[in-house]
Amino acid sequence: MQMTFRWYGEGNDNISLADIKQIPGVSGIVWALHHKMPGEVWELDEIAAVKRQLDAYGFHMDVVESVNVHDDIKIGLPTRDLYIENYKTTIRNLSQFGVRVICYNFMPIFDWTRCNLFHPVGDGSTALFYEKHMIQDDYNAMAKYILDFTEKYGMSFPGWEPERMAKLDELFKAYEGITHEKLWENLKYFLEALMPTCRECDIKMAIHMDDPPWDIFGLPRLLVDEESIARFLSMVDDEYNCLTLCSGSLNANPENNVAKIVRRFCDRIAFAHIRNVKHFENGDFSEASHRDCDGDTGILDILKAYHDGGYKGYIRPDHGRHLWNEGPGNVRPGYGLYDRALGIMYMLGVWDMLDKLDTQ
Ligand code: DNO
Repeated sequence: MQMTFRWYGEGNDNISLADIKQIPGVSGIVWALHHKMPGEVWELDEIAAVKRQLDAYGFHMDVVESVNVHDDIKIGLPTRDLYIENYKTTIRNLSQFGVRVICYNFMPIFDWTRCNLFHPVGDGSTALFYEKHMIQDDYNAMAKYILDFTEKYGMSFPGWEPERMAKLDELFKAYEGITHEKLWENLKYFLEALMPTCRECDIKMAIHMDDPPWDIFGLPRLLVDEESIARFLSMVDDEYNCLTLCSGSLNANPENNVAKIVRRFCDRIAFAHIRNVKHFENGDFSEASHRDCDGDTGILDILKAYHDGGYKGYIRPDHGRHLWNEGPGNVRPGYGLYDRALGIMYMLGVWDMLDKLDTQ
């Protein structure tokens, strides 16, 4: 297992590489060119600039999160071929800098969806929160909440690009008629087109789980449980077609036993996101510290499953709480420094002990 940390880039993240360097065990930065719109080619000089920054601290840049997929590819429009060609060019460009894994998602219109970005956890900290009744028919209230926040604090979130969000009604219209089956077909088309380039460049495509793992606002979502993951992997049965197995996304549905899913698909997981979720009876959920007993996701069982599987891939703490004066304006929701650093220490503690037990 190789521990990594997500960083949004210079001028785009309050956390510095110097801060991250002080967290034990982190070998690489999970990065992206956040100014790029889905469909645009990532140019060599832009990638080189990030490499120079990471090199200065001895971090590798093996994992990119995300190269976002253009809506025309998800909808299956004739223009998709042009965007697929751009995606291949980006893969080739990334391979020149040693990138090994590209995390992406195939969710229509919205990436992760929440109604409260700073919900009190009860101990003075805050965390991302999902209120089930808010995410039903009308997307406008939820989108307005997120967009007002990004505008007020001058930060944009990947997957929530203001340029795309300004055309929400148009986007919803464009997705009319895109059923689950159609979306599966379009995903297959996309991946089959990319696989030869991935092989040539030795880069794995690692799809992120849908968050939350159910349809929202009438939009289909595909990567939602064990069965759909099995379908995805056999649909394009290629060692370069892999998973970003996100424990928190899957376990937003308490029926999903993440440790069992890890055991079954371990050899196709290229990137592990570890996040803990606490469920409420009415279907709401809150994100929680990485400590097993603070949530319901089964962090210990999940880490044990990776360890038993001999997992050699990349791992990162996913969303953490906001602690010690982290709040709106000085932290990216879910991506503070402290709770993710604590999460890393928790995970490494468990992992080191499992290693030790193996040698006794
Ligand atoms: C949430 C993240 C996701 C992820 C994308 C990948 O914080 O894990 O937004 O980066 O879905 O494309």
